Amino acid sequence: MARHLITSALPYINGIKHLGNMVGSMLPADVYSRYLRQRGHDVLYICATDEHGTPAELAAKEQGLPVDAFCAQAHDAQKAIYDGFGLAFDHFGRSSSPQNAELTQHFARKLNENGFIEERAIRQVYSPADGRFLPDRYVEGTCPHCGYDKARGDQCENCTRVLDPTDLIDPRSAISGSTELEVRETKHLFLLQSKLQGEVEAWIDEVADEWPQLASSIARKWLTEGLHDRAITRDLDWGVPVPADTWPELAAEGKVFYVWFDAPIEYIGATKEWADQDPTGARDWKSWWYGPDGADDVRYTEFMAKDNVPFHSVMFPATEMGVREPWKKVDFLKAFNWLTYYGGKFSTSQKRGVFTDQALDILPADYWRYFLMANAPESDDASFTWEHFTATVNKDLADTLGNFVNRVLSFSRKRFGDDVPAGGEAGEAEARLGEQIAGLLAEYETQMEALQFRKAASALRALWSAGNSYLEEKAPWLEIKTNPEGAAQTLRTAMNLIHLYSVVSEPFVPSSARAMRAAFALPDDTATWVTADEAKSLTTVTAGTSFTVPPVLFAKITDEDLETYKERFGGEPTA
Ligand code: B3M
Ligand code: ZN
Repeated sequence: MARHLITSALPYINGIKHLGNMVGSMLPADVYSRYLRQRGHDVLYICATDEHGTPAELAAKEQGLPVDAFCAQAHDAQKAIYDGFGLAFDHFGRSSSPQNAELTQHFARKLNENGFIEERAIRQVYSPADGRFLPDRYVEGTCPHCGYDKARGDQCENCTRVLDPTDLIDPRSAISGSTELEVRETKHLFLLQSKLQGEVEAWIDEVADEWPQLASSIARKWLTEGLHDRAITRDLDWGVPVPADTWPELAAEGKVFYVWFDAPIEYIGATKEWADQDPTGARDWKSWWYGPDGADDVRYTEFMAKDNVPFHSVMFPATEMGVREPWKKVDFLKAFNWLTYYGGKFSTSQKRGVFTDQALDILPADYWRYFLMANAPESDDASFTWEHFTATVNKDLADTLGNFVNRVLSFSRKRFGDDVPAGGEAGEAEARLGEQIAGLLAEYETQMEALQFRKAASALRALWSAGNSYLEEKAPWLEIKTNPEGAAQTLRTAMNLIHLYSVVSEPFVPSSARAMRAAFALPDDTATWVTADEAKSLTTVTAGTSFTVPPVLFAKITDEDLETYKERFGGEPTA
């Protein structure tokens, strides 16, 4: 048993996330956490809403709400959706928490003491029309690298390059649209990342070889380009205030930390929120993050889409190193490419694609969870189409898994009653099946441990298919006419497969797995993984165990449904 700390990139507070956000961060983290918990590990899965910065201020403004009220409401709305998706966080926090403010200020003070922070006067975009500085997303314009004309001041959504508002061509205010912008001088804190370049490089050489190539190559590219000193404060109303004990002048001017400075610290902040919430005081947040050698016995895995990799692989570790305290750094960074909508961009700002709230309105979470993970954009971008979604749900979930469960249980009930029938001895077909199942289970475990979700999903699908092939081979509906004992034995074996599926499918389709499991009157042992021997012998569910036939697990998506979805969401990207 090991201790696993798991975090997924913190979803911005500014709006409901789409399926592309879900598959690139929270969902795989949940699948992995569930798997590890079932294997008996001590798992802590932490996430939170990322609430500071210009995205929050702009979204609140659009809704005519004070930013704190907006964030509180938006946090609850996101949390409800994630509950609907079955995301089993140990804690889903808020980066605007006092815990995070305290830790962020602590980090900044320590970095300052260690000579990694410097006050610098810089030239910033100022809008006389708005009467304020325009940091980050408050400026929009054309990307100097790729020419995208809706690039934001902090990052170009199109080419993912990190930008400074003064880099933009034809800049305009995101508040008023004013193009009469000036550049004025103002003081900010800079994190001297350049001084930490060597240390980060040495650390990357130590850890990143194990990471997916997507993650390690982005980290190395950033280091090759050189770590630049970065402004870590902003002129905003909403954020973690610069502590007055250390920087009285900047604090008096109302400067706050930049959202990308406090957001990763919230992984720690949220862990402290989790501990503070426990009335018994038994939760030791520090043991997950801090120790003589940085919580050495904890394995820390992060999940995120590729645009977040620079911040997690290079910048946050640099911050942690500069603090000169033994904070836990990421051990394994799982990064994802993009999920596209018919080959085009899912876009929050342009409301294109399928959003997580809409998805749950249409179908239960398990349909989405399975489809998304089976097609996760791991080695390359992957495309969502309604046609592909429909075909996958109908074939894998309805025909292969759901139908197997229903066919076996209802047939057995009809012929042998409400208890698992005994039948005769297992024969050669069962021996072959057992070998096959044990082999596929081992393959599934290997892929899960390697965080290869597509491959894990295909191993799971192969496990489901093996049951169908066995059933076709033994054909108990024919066998029963000549050899009722044999048919009973076939059905008992098939019911053992259902039980095995209910355990091993849990990470991907947790509520359906629970329904399958609940068909049998057995003590609740879903958390206990299947051993290789159990997979081989398929005798866990014994004769005489009573069972019920659950309602249809997965309904097929009809041609009419498909047409309706395409009409509602658009069947192809609008350029
Ligand atoms: N909120 C960006 C994003 O959602 C950002 C992640 C923060 S992780 C510390 O893509
Ligand atoms: Zn660009």
